[in-house]
Amino acid sequence: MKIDVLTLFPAMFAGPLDESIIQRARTEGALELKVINLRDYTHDRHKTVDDRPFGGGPGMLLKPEPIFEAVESLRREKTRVILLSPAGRKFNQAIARELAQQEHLLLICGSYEGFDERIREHLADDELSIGDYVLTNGALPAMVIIDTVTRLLPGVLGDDESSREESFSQELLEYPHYTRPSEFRGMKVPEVLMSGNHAEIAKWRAEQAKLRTKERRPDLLK
Ligand code: 9D3
Repeated sequence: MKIDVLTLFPAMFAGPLDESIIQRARTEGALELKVINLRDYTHDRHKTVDDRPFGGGPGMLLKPEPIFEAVESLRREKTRVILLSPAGRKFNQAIARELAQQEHLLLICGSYEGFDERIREHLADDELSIGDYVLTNGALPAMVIIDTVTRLLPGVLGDDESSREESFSQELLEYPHYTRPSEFRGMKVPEVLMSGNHAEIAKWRAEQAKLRTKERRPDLLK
């Protein structure tokens, strides 16, 4: 998969995507990532990307020209253009699975300034938020989406993790897990897990998962 990211803060992307599974996906060719500075698509001396809202009011807006030029230059036959903004639909694992099927994603990061509405209307195929909290810009959301989608690409996870992923459907939280030692600083591992009784263990785990979900994420039970 190819992912292009259009951002005012390209330096933010150095680091998080250069480690671990994502870096391996990049060196092995599963992910071809390019981070592009929106200011590269301005033509004036000051590299202006924003302007004041018609009708007045506080703040500035990302102006259409640099973003239209960037998208027209970067988009190909099968590109999914995605705007990142707090007003988008909320990103989740189902959306990640759908994005992982695409050939080419073009992520456009918002900034505190918001977009001229014509960008939304005429360029974007989709608009995503990563949750109900206010960030300073869309760079972290872009990295969250890139990370989530990349681990779903063919060959990126090992077979073990991949089959766990396929059966996962965010229906319940996980039950508690323990490893050795069986007693650590007086804290004991639940007896049932050492019993060797696999039916009892399965029953205990199912109960724990249900309890934990009811306590922490009742929304998942409805
Ligand atoms: C004053 C109204 N604000 C909307 C809540 C304006 C505004 C705040 C912060 C506009 C953009 C931003 C920067 N955030 C993003 O671009 C963003 C974001 C987020 O803040 N939270 C969750 N997901 C996302 S995706 C992009």
